[in-house]
Amino acid sequence: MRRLAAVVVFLAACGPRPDAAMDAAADSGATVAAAVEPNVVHVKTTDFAFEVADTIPAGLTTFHLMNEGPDWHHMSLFRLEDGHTMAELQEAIAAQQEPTWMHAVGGPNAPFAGGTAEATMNLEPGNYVMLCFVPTADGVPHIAKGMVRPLTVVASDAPAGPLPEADLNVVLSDFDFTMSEPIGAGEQVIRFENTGSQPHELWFAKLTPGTTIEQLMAWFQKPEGPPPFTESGGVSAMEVGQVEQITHDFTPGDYALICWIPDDTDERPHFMHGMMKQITIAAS
Ligand SMILES: [Cu+2]
Repeated sequence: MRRLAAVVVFLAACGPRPDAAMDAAADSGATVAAAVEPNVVHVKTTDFAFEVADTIPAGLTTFHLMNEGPDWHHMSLFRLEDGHTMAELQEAIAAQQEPTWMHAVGGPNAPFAGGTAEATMNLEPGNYVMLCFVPTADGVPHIAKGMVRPLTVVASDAPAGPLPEADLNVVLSDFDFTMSEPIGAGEQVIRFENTGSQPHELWFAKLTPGTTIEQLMAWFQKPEGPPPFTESGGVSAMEVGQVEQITHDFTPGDYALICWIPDDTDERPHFMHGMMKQITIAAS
């Protein structure tokens, strides 16, 4: 958290900047005006399990996902309203229902095996569940392989707080990714907001040189040979109104940005509605 440390030092040296702090607090939905150090929660993913604490404190939280693979895995976190439980959710999933009491709050999206991904958000107390929707090569989502894990968030004195300062903002909408400025090379803090009418995610993949996003999608249709990308990450499904950010160290090159979430109306993944984009990250 080098960047947050820098912000804290800046605030200590210069005194509080009420306007900036209030803006940030308004963005995150929090009311605390001072910079808060996020609580870091480590999540290890394997084929096919999450390893993570059972109970964590509420407040500003960074999920640091380490994917030990060999498959790709993400942590897609859902808050279960009004004390609903994972057992109830599993019954609903078995009945192919999506309960109105589950809320997609995001989380780190799938890095390569051996890679990491990090997402920071404010968590309120309650029951949560982490799921992995990534499919196996034969199309079975990892939730059906056991990647369903409860997480209890308990009230604590650890304050919610403004998200650390971001380098750029990305708006997720129906059906686009809109960047406030181009993503730069090096460590970037990217703030995401969903202004659409249904949940969206951003999964990015660094394309091997000469590969296009169309070729990447063709490979996913028929995965023959090595994957045509070399690193990946992003933010998992976020529902409307959710705000959070990721930190990633980008190397220059061509990247694909994709939303895989099935549409509320026709169930076709959002990339088929146009939610895919190829971008170039230039050397700085
Ligand atoms: Cu989407």
